[in-house]
This record gives sequence, C-alpha cells and structure tokens, in this order.
Amino acid sequence: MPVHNQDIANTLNELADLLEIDGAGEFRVRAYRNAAVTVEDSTEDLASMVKEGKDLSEIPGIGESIAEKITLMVKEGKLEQLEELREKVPVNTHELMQIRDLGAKRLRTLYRELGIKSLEDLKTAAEENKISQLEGFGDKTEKKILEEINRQEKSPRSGRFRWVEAHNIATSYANYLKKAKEVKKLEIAGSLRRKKETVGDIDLLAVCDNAGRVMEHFGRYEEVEKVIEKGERKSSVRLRSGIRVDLRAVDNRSFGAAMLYFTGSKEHNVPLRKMGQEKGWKVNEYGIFDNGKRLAGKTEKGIYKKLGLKYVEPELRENRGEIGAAKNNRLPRLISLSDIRGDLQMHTTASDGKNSLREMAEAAREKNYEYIAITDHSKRVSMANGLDARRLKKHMAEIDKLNGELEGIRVLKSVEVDILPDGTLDLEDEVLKELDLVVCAIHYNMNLSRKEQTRRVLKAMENPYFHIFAHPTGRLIGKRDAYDIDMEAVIEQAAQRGCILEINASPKRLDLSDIHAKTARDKGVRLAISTDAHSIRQLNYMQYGINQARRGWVRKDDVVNTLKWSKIKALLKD
Ligand code: DGT
Ligand code: CA
Ligand code: CA
Ligand code: ZN
Repeated sequence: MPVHNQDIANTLNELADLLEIDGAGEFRVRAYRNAAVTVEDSTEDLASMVKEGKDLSEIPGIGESIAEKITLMVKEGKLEQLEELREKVPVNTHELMQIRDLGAKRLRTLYRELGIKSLEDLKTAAEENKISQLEGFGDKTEKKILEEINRQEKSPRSGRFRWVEAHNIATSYANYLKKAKEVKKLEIAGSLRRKKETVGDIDLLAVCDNAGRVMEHFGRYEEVEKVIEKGERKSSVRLRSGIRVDLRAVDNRSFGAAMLYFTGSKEHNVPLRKMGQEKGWKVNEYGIFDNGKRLAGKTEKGIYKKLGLKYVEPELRENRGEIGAAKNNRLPRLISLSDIRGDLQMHTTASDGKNSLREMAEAAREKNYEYIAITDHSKRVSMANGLDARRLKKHMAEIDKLNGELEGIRVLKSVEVDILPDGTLDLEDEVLKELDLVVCAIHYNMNLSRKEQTRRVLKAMENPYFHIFAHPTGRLIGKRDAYDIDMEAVIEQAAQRGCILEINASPKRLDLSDIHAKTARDKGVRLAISTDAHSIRQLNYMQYGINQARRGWVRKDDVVNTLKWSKIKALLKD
C-alpha cells in the first residue's frame, strides 16, 4: 500500500491531537501540527523521498524525530507509537472533531472531567447538562453541541441511510401518496425492500389512474426540499432529511415485472435476463416477451415461474446462490418474527439501561416472550457502571426474587461479560458458573492487530462458560468500522466449540453482517438474534435483527431463541 502525503499528515495530526489530550507539552504538540501542515503542502512525494534514501529532516519544518517517524510510517505502513497512544488515550478524535468548535484542547477537558470518548458519550453528557458545568464551555456551547450531534445523526457520513431511517421516511411518504385517489397501488422497491442494512435512495412504484396528477402530488409533499426531476411517468425529489426518492408510474399489467426490476439487485436481475434470453425471450421492466407477445409481467411470481424458478424473497436477491436454489427448489425457509420466543441480550438500570429489571420483564411479557436474559455489563465497562462479582450476586438474587413474583415469563440470569485483551473474561469462572447464560463481548482495545484480536477471541471461546458472542465485529454502521479480526476463524471456532454467534438487532449495529451470518449458518453455527435493548422501547429492535438474518439465509432452526429455554439450556456448553 503506497503511503501518500495526506496519510502522513493525517497520522501526524492524530498524534498531535492524542498527545494534547494526554497532556503533552505545548511545544511538542505544535511540532507535530506544523509538520503535518508542511507535509500536506509539500509538492514532493515523501514516500518516494524515503525510498530514495533522502533525509527528510532537510525539509524546513520537519525535525529529526518526526523525520524518523515518517520514515517508519512509510517503511512499515503504520506507526507503533500511534497505536500505543490510541490505547492509552481511547478517545475517538475522528468522530468527536466533526463537531464544530471541538478541538483537542476541549476534548482533553471532556475526557479528563467526564470520561468522554465517543460521540455517544458526548451526547449523553450534553443531554444530562454536564457539559455546561465545565470550565470554558457554558450553556450555549452545550446546546450547540447537541444540535450538531442531532444534525449529524440524520445524515451519516457515508451518504447512505440506515435501513430503519429510510424505512420510516418511505412509509410516511407512501402513506401520503396513497391518500391520492388516483393512486391504485403503491409499493416500496429497491434496496429498502431487500432490507439492506443501508440504503442509498428510496424507490417507489405506483399504479395510477392519472400519472401526471400523481407526479404533481408527489412533488407537493411537505418534506420535499427540492424536485430533482419531474416527468410524466417518473420523478425524483430530495427530502429535507437529505435522502433522494424516485417514483415511477407503471401499468398494472407490468407491475410484477417493474417490482422485480426495481427491487433489484442489479446483480440478481442480470442472470434472470440471461435465462430468458437463452429461451429467445426478452425480459425487462415491462414483462417477459416472446417476439412481442407478452408471456408474463403482472406478478413477480408469474415471472419467476415462467423462468422455471420458485419465488425468491427480496432479502435473498443479491446473486449469492439464490437463483440456483430457486431452480432446484432448495430455497431456505427464512425465519420470521413470529418464530422468536425470547430475547437474549438486554440491559437494565443496574448498568447502563434506562428501565428496571421488572419493567424490562413486564414489557417482554407483553410481547408474549417465554424468556429474556438480563445481560448487564461487567466491571471493565466502568463507563456503563458495569457489575463486579459482588454486585452481580446481588443482581442475581433480585432476578430470583422477580421470577418468584412474576408469572408468564422466565428471567434468565446473565451478564455481558467483557473479553479482556488477553482472551480471559472479566469475571471469574466461579461467578459465571452461577449464571443461566453467559454473553461475551468486546468493548475495549478494538485496535489490536488482526492476529492479536483473533487470538483474543479464539482463546476466550475456549472458556467453558463462553455461550454467546455478542456483536461479534464491533462495527457501528456508518460510524465505526469492524475491528480487524479473522471472522472465518471465529466462525470455525464457534462451530468447533459450540459457541453461539449473535446477530445484534440494534439498527446501529446489525452485527453479524448478512454475509457473516450466512457463512456461520452454512457451517452449522447456531445464532442468537438479540436486541441489546437499553430500554423497553428498544425491545422492538427484534424485527431489524430478523431482517438481517433473512438476508443471511437464516432459517428458524439456525436460531436458538426460537427454541424453548429447556432446549437452549441443553445446547449450552457447561
Ligand atoms: P441503493 O439505492 O444504492 O441502496 O440500491 P438499489 O438496489 O436500490 O439501487 P438503485 O436505487 O440504483 O436502483 C433500484 C433498482 O433498479 C436496482 O436494485 C436494480 C434496478 N436497476 C437500476 N439500474 C439498473 C441497471 O442499470 N440494470 C439493471 N438490470 N437494473 C438496474
Ligand atoms: Ca434505491
Ligand atoms: Ca433509485
Ligand atoms: Zn455490548
């Protein structure tokens, strides 16, 4: 990988930021910042200079020590010092510095006084009015910070929208459109219908009596910021939320063909078209045609059937083997929400949840769940008031008591125990042994090397009480990448050791990804779909986990929380 000047400048800037947060001397910090500016402005390619053996300290503004670091960076592709510093000062500067007026100096105060490391920490602190009490901040700053965070949450960095956001926007828009009497049918297509974790834009299809009138109506929706394109049969707008919406009017007899075409994915559509061509037909968004004679088009099912295929659920339409499976009648029967009997990850006020034990249990009972696992954090997660052995014991006694009082639902004693960097767990086996279920996760030291991170998890999985691996890759959609880990090896180890992998249903996580979920289920690894709810409202996240699981070809039998508790219990390592 070539190292560009910009990469070097970014690294120097990050070093400067972290050093400043860490309380390094002003002179040292400034040296890094100045060097970063010099590198960025340089017309010479520094990596080439290093390769030619030139002395970088000749460049004005770059001292000997920094020259040495740049040389290391070019030669090794990374800088040990930075990695160490990130460990020492685990503040997500990338994320936090996107907030206007937040520089390293302020981050230092926020970190030292309030332990703020992430945007989420910042938001919580601002909401609790803790920031305005800091020296150099004040009410106005606090309010501005909150406004910025809320604005950013609406438009994720990647330019794509999380599925749930796009879904909510699309549903409201669709309801508005359906109110027009000219609209006979209105459906959501595109990646949104395929339940993809992020969505680029919203695609709507309509059957109308008077398409022109409907296009007018479409442009008059109060959320429309800009009409990008307006035609007789097709229009596009941008909404205030920043998302683009396409609407197409189609004939009823072509509705199925249009749904198929505009649901995509493109990768799914291309082989279908080829299959038709091999029979001498034309397959397009209007139907299947044999020399102009219409063979199919009104329904999706009819089109698949004509091509000799079983109906393919939208979640599977990614050209990952579904077409062959549809041909051979081997499509999986996908899991659905009604298969779920309980939820195996959630938090209460004992750690960082918003509702009490009893409130969570009663809300879960409302959902007709048979069981829930209470999985408050372990002590390493001090930010979330994680439990040590003593507090966990007390918590367990409270759960026992609640089970005695509460009819109709079983509350499982569990914990979300941290996997420490060396692969041991944050609580002793003697403590874990007393629990019904142990959920394990990583919350710190996410920047270990791939080798170390993988070893950490594989080792942890050897623990006899390692039951479920929660949010296995640690990614936050559009905000934080997965940590570097060999998931193939983790999945293999899960298969060997009988560990369960979680599909975390929180719309910010959806972790495992669809692809990893499929790999896991192909290897016979059992999955748990869990909400990780931090409030009773978040128990509703289950549907998003189901969506993700379906995209991963997951069937009811692959998922442990479709089973009775006695059956799960029998599956657990003990
Ligand atoms: P997105 O919006 O990026 O999340 O993904 P999609 O899949 O919704 O893509 P989009 O909105 O560009 O187009 C919607 C569907 O229309 C797409 O899934 C398949 C179909 N489509 C669009 N362009 C083409 C194309 O050039 N060829 C074929 N076969 N299909 C296309
Ligand atoms: Ca789309
Ligand atoms: Ca589109
Ligand atoms: Zn967690």
